[in-house]
Amino acid sequence: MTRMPEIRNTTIRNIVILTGAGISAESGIDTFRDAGGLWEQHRVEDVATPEGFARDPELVLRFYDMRRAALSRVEPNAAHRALARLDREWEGRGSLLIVTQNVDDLHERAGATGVLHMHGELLSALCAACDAREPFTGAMLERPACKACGAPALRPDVVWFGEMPYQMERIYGALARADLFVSIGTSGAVYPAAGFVQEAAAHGARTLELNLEPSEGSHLFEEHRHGPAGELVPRWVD
Ligand code: BV8
Repeated sequence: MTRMPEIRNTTIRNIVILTGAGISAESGIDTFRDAGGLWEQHRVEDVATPEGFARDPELVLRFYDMRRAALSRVEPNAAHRALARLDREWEGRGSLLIVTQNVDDLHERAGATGVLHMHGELLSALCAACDAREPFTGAMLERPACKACGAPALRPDVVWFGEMPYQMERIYGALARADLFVSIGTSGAVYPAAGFVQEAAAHGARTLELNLEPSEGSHLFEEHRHGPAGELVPRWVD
């Protein structure tokens, strides 16, 4: 195993880290891909699209209620914890932004701060009537009332296919300033996240992919290491 690219005694100041389902796999959370794009016998496009929600809201609410409930049964793994260590250490050195495609809270529970959930979060609710967002840990199938407007119109605060991911301006600003872009545990199958490596490289950033196997975008990275995130990420960070 060749040494991981150094990050400390270098000119690297600004780091953007993109994480995907693969970083949570060793915590026991199914990846999109391992389920073959099927979650609980449903095509993800049926349960993760506005059309799917309009067609069968109960099916979608139950799908997310089940995933939300599962969160309390899993723990962050060594990869989440290593990124949290790097997050704390980097405070004095420059900027470090963790952009996650994941809707779980494992980065936060490992101690990372300022995590940007570009596809939303299981533990947040969005009111389809008034657009207010509120922390949410229960079940939406029971049609709880929106705290802001009282309507029984809460939906999962996640970005479905065809919907605009959150904080894209902030992400592109960070990619433009990045000296290093690291992608961890993502298949590079979903846009706009899959295009971030090109955005960062176009602005002169070095690029590194840490993934179980070569992703669809591996050829776009300057360096890659393949293996479980729980082993690769601590080795890269420490
Ligand atoms: C947008 C939240 C524009 C919900 C998710 C045609 C029609 C409509 C849209 C499109 C279209 N063609 C393209 C698009 C765009 C579309 C898209 O990219 N589609 C794909 C299918 C082609 N994208 C969108 O729609 C996005 N929005 O484009 O908006 C717009 C513009 C203006 C105005 C309005 C809108 C929104 C996409 C977000 C969808 N929501 N999630 C939920 O989670 O339930 S996507 C969801 O799947 C995840 O968030 C994640 O992004 C994606 C899964 O990807 P990964 O995280 O990479 O997971 P995956 O399983 O694929 O891979 C896991 C990897 O880990 C593998 O490589 C594996 O090898 C590795 N691994 C496994 N174990 C380990 C490991 N690695 C390390 N260690 C291990 N142990």
